Amino acid sequence: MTAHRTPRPRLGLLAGLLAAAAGEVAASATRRGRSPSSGLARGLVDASPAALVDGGVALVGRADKPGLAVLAAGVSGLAAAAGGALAGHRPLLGAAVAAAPHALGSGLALRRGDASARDTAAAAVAGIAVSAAAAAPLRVPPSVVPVATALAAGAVVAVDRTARGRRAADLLDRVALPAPARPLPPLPAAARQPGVAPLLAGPGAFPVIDVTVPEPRVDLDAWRLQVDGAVQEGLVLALDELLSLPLGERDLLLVCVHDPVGGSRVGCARWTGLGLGELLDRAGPTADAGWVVAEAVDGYTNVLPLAAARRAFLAVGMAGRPLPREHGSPARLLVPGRPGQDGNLKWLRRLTVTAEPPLSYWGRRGWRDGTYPVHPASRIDAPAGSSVVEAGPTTVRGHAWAPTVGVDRVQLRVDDGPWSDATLGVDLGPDAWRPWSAPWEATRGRHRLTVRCHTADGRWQDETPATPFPHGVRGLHTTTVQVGGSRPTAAVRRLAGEAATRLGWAARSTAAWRSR
Ligand SMILES: Nc1nc2c(c(=O)[nH]1)N[C@H]1C(S)=C(S)[C@@H](COP(=O)(O)O)O[C@H]1N2
Ligand SMILES: [Mo]
Repeated sequence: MTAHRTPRPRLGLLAGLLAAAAGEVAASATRRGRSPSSGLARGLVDASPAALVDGGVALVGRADKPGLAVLAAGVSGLAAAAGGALAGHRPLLGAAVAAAPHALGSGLALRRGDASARDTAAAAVAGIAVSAAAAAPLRVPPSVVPVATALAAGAVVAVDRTARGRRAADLLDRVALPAPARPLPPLPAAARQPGVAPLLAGPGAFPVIDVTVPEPRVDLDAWRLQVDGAVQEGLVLALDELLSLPLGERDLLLVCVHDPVGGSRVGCARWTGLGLGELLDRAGPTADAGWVVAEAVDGYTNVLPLAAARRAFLAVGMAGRPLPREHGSPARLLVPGRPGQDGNLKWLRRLTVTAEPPLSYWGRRGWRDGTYPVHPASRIDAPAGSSVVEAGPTTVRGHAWAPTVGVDRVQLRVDDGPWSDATLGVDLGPDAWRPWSAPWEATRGRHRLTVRCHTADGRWQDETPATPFPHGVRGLHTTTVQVGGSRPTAAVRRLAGEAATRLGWAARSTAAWRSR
């Protein structure tokens, strides 16, 4: 190897990352293409044992989707690095190894049938062509590597943002969401609280969680909602037919099963749509019907007992606009009291009524559908954990929830002091969350704030900590606040505390599967 030559594996790594970028850019430029990386990302999720998913999410939190994208790009990079190393002796084999993740990724991307084969093939060709450069005898000065990597990353982000903006506008212009026949009253102005998550969030302020990165781009003209199986009369509804049914509004909380105590994988929104019961009644389930299987465009499935499905909401709008793509356009399900993954299916395309329950997407991976409800929970939003506040009178605020029954009382405790009642805010019904606030006379030093809630059917929130698997997250939210004192010290403490909490949570979340 000559002194100025960049080693082949390193060049290969660069070619692999550039190839992943080329696949992304090409997929974004087409109407309904999926990139090889997105196929790999979904393949990784599908192939991972549920315990690993739980551990990974506990560790990276809301960075799970970007993390997955980086992981997929990393696979392309490593394969191309290996291809580059091989290419010295076996150029063809080297090129094939470098290109393999792109071919595999696009195969995986097409498996779900939510992307166009032609557009996806175009993205695959772009990825394969660039990755094959890993095997070419190129001389590249070392300084090119960081520059090319930065440019490629910039291109992906820029193309992704413009394409997203364009398609979001497309969707909002194309779908005219009719005014609901039964609207809810507007929110009182007092509902906005400083330092607290919005009572009703719009897109952008609502978490996006799913196994499909990036979310499917559904062809709205071709889309149909099919209702079939054990029904008197099967239904096939086009989007305009669905939108012409009498629509209502519901304020519903959505909680991910992986939301840790005090976490942010939860949101509450005003949804437009209709009760799923109304739709099922139109089809008329037969006498032996016991279950409803919901199937999404991305191959995701949920299985609900007929009674639970009747209580579900079929949403076509969010915050007064058509449902955004990332939240399940054009139609999704929301099931109060069940965590996101167990019924709140996005990109719905088919409902099949059956006598016996098949296994759902997560049911096949060891989760037992319907056995891990959303437990009553409460969260302190302000002051934020590990923050520094001034001594004197201050207000502690947050949200509490107990979907399907509602919260009727919230209490706050400072250090090991007595529990004292908080004031409850706007009541949006039992399936939404309830804001609360409590005065606190903050004295200098470090203090622990703990919150708990009481349900309208007479239960205190469960204090015993529990992991997502098998029966859902429980435990009280405690935050530590520094009154007076230095901000940098608090920031370091926060980082260290956060890292320790995540590691512990990941270890316990994974371990919960071992004792199954
Ligand atoms: N089709 C489909 N629906 C899905 C998922 C998915 O991967 N595919 N993920 C579920 C999970 S795990 C959660 S937490 C919620 C999140 O909904 P949101 O992205 O609107 O917050 O969607 C659920 N519905
Ligand atoms: Mo989730």
